[in-house]
Amino acid sequence: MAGKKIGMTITEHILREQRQNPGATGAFTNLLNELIVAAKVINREVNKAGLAEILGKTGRVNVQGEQVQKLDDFANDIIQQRMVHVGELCCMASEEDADLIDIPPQYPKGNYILLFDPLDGSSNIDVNVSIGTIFGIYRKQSRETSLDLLMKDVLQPGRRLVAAGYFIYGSSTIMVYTTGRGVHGFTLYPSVGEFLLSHENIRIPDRGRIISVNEGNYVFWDEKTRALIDYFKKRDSATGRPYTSRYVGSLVADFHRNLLKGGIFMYPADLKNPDKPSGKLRLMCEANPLAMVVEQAGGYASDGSQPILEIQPMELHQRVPLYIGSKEDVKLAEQFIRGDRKS
Ligand code: AFP
Repeated sequence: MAGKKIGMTITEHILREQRQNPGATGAFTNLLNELIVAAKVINREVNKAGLAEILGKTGRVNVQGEQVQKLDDFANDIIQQRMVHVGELCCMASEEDADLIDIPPQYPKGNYILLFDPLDGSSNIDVNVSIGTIFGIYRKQSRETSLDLLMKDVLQPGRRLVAAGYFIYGSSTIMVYTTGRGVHGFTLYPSVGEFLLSHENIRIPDRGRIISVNEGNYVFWDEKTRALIDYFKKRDSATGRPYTSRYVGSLVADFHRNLLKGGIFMYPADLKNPDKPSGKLRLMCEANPLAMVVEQAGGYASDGSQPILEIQPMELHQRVPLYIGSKEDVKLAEQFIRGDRKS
């Protein structure tokens, strides 16, 4: 039959990946499939956000001290509802919940742990900027079953993630994921209701021309961070500077653009709280999953001094500075932040 060849479905792709792993039981495939269903439901709600009474704030403040939007709540609920009965998880953690989320006793438990940010960039919901869902999956290391004792299994460095990815609800809806064998992107065809392979084996350029950073924080940065940003803005034809600036304030959207085009996203530590300089983004639910994706695509992620994936998490909602994207750009950022380079 003539015409454009239609890409394979995400389900076929996950099964194909599973066949590469002789020890696979199908548990992981079940888990990802259920997550995809949750994302399709979230996508449906996001698409009608302008019409329904789901815009705006709930009036509650989440564990991070941020206003909870109605769609955040919805996305958080849907993921939990779909994932509790899948039988492959021992617990979950959401950016919106202070504690670990247990699997109720009526459902079977499994050996995987799901961490997620249900609706990243949610302050952009009301203004039609792309938002997304980020996820990371670990395998349980211990034999513990009680929630109180599972925290050690959850606080694993990102290097131990067995899968990670995100859904971006934008001009089209795309799922990008990795199980440690490259990064692949699938676009949701609404008429078919399936994610079809659209971006096979994504590779991020070693160097980009884009910086993505909230420069409104300039006054809160230390000298090293300012010198880094100033460097990217200086004119130098040999290194292709100045870089162009792109920042919408949705990590998934800013990350996805740079993954495809090359560039660096930065959320440096700042001194908004002078006693405790810190980044804004969360290690477990945001930085680690995207760090796995970017490394699998040939890029790099750092907190300014070490690879994000090597950080031993100390708490569930730990925040980190984040430099992520094209490898050479992120390595250069490390040189500035470590103080090895000043201009
Ligand atoms: P919201 O989910 O509250 O919109 O936060 C989004 C986010 O965590 C991340 O997606 C953005 O990259 C970052 O915060 C933007 O933060 P600033 O508004 O401080 O630039």
